[in-house]
Amino acid sequence: MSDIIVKVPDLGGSENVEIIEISVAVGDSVEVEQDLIVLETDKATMEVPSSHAGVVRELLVKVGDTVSEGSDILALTAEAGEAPADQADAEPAVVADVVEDAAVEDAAVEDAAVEDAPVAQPPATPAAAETIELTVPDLGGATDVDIIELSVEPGASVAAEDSLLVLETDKASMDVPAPQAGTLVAFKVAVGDKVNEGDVYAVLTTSASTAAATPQPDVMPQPDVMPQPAAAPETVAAQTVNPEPESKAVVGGKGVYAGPSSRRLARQLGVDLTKVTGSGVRNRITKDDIRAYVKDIIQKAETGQIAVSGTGIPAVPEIDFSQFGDIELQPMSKIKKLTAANMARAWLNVPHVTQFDDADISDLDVFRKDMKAEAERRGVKLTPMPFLIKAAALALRAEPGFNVSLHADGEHIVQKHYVHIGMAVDTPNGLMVPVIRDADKKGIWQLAEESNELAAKARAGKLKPAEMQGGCFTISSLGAMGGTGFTPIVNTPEVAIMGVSKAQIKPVWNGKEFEPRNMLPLAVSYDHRAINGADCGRFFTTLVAMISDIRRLVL
Ligand code: CAO
Repeated sequence: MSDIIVKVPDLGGSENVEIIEISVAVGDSVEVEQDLIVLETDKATMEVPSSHAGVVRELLVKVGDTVSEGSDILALTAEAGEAPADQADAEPAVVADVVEDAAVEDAAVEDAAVEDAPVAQPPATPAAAETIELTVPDLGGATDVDIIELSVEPGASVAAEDSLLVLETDKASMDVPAPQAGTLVAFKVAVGDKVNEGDVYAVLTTSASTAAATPQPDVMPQPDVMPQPAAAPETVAAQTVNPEPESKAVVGGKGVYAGPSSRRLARQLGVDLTKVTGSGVRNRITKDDIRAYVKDIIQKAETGQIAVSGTGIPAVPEIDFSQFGDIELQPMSKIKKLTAANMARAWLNVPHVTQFDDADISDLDVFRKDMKAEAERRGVKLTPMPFLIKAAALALRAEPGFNVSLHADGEHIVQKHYVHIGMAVDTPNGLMVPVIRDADKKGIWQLAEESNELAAKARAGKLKPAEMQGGCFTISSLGAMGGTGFTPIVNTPEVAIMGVSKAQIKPVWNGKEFEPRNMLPLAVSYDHRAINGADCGRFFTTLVAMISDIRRLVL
């Protein structure tokens, strides 16, 4: 293991070049060729890769610093056996100053040459508007360079120096600018093609107004007059310097401002860079910007804020509500976001059916009120809820077809031999569903106590994850609030849920006359993939019978 100070290599004559991005952090392992920093002049962005493998021990520069050839970049603890070719004998091991390895030099020359390459073709000055073929200018020896972007549409008017295409090598992307103003007739190449110097890439009709000055060759450019020859090997310090080209480079077409590695990442992830907001210097798009963009899309897809492609469901269009009046944006709590995602998932995946029935809770209510004093002594509130929990648990035992989940393999049903009942609780943070375990084995007092406690914990935001897991069936009661009925959404992976509305005194025919009875409206929604209507009919009748005659709860 040895220490290496990696220095800024030959910048092709540029000095005091600004650092706009630091691509590594202290402690990072870097490989040979991995980008360390990004430099930028007003014409080009250059990535300076590492000449050695190792671990970053110290950064010696920061974003905004200006550097020249020989400036220290960082200290690297080189991997065992790793030493710069020219450092093998040097003590202490420092500086990736001069790399004498021939292969490395070759690579440097090629990269440097390509960076230099696409420069404005010499101004064309025909006597009148004419149609000319545009050819790829001197690429400084680089061959088979990828076209990554066509920057204008055929038919578009372009000014001299407007970017027409973007080329990219491993190390740099660069614009090929229009040699003069005109109308782009057609491209002769497509994104993904590889081009070499002299290849015809487009046809342009020149503007008559720019045609006056000097005679114009039919075919552009004049390779002999291309500026910026490749950096001579002996001037190249580290293997992959990107000396400043004279023409515009890297910024890319269509207003996108991103370096080669960011463009590469965007292509790998299928990201349209025109949609990414750059946070770098002068709004340059960094790799972190692309990652943040992708993360945001994923989060929005998971929370149902945008349609996931492939569902065929068109997204709800985004609306600027401020056009209608005053608004404010309030952040959604984590629970609300999770609920939104869970509800959207259940709504989209589960074929719901909802059945309705009324339970006669006249006797239950009389009994419950008789027990009020004792409930107070015990310190619990005795509402219809524990009776409903007990009745649902026993109905699940009686109709085990309701106590299932669908297996993810699509080939099996998971039959549960335990009965845990979830209870939806409205809290300031959103809807939560604590679970009462083994509800079939517990008495009414215990269920009242536990449901009181869990509801209080939910409202206080003190539920533990384990207290919200493992439910077989959920009860969602809006009874205290009112309403005559609602259709609850199944709390997947459960296959059924019961919605409870407000009990009301209703006239019920007893065979001889109408009798005023306290009727509780109930609704059971179920997943029709797991449960059929007849199954629900049996389950529901059993449950309603138990609620209507609570003596059955002790049988
Ligand atoms: N009909 C008439 N009165 C009812 C009733 C019903 N169905 N259910 C409860 N009540 C009465 C209670 O008896 C109590 O009155 P008393 O004090 O006079 O006895 C009063 O309403 C308040 O009850 P409560 O709400 O405090 O207690 P609960 O056990 O009925 O409910 C809980 C507890 C946690 C389920 C409830 O507070 C809650 O948060 N419900 C919201 C659930 C929800 O938002 N679901 C989502 C719907 S969309 O899926």
